Amino acid sequence: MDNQSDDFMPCPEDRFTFGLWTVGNRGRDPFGHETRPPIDPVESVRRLAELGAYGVAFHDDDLIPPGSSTAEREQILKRFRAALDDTGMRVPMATTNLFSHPVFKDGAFTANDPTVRRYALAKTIDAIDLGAELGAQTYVLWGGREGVECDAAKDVPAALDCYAEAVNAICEYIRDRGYELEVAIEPKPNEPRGDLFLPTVGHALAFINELDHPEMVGLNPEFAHETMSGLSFHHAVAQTLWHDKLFHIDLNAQRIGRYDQDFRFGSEGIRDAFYLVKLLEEAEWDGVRHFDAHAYRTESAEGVWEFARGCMRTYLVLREKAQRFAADSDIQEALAVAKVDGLTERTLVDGPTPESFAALRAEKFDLDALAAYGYGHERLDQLVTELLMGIR
Ligand SMILES: [Mn+2]
Repeated sequence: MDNQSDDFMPCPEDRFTFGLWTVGNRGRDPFGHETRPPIDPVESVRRLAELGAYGVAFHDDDLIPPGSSTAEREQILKRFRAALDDTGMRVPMATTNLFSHPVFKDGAFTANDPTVRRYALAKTIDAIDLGAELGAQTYVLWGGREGVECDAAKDVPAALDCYAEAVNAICEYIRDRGYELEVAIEPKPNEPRGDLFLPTVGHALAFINELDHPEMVGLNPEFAHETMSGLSFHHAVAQTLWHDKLFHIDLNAQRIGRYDQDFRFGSEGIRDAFYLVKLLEEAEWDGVRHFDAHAYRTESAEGVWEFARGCMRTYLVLREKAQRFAADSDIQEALAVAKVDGLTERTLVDGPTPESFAALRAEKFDLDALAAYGYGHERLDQLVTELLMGIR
């Protein structure tokens, strides 16, 4: 591999992580078979470490193939742990596959059949043990098949009761075992089901307030999932941060109105990606920068590493652009014209007191002058465009 030597070489301090399922994606789609051979998780750990990543995440089944005996499980874990030790790679996040097996076709935690729901919970607590064993601090809940096509067949409020019951049970289990694990819900609007429950960041934030341990549960917003709904990902993440609920993040790329594309970070929606990176860096958010994406189906096994390197490099380039944004005097001047800092002033300096309301009534508002003011957004936005195009 050609190791381009420049300012955008990832290193472990950048805290980039990849799911085993991402670089391990074999290019299968609903219309075609796999185009790449399987990758040994140990090989993924080694290759990602060489590229400068910090760690990996996995679903239970990515690491321990379903049906493995206890002896096989121990053997796999021994090899995997040795690869982590050799490379210094970490496992900050773990999750459960509650969507591949046909038993989950009507959902997992929201399946109509209570036996399926109990199996989903049994599989989840096993995956939590596995994650905790490997040092994970975040357990991600993606309700892959928590949804429905035939609306007559699903009582939505009752399904949400079951969903809450499951998340509450997971929190109790984590507390009971004394694990240092936070739970992060990953919203998605649709695919593979016609409609999924907790479709957006907003739905999921509201759901958390109804749980027994809301302090243990936050979000894992994903670029592609929010964009599928036509929403701004960076706004979604900003609000998640505002609620102090950004427990994890899934970075990738997506065009509005398409299937769940999971493209290399920054390959679509570069402006939203820029504002996202700027947001995370300026907030000094301390979470890992996790990629939940996969290489195009047209790539060979070797192209997968080009994909992984590209995700990290784009993040680093955008991080540098955010620094330039802050240092660019024309941009700073345009921000002043746009009165961006005005939002940091309280609207009612003394709070909502009777005196404040009296002062409001007495205040003279020059509506003509206020309405005539030009905020200079055209110039500001063009400056950002030129920054991203590399001429500033
Ligand atoms: Mn994801």
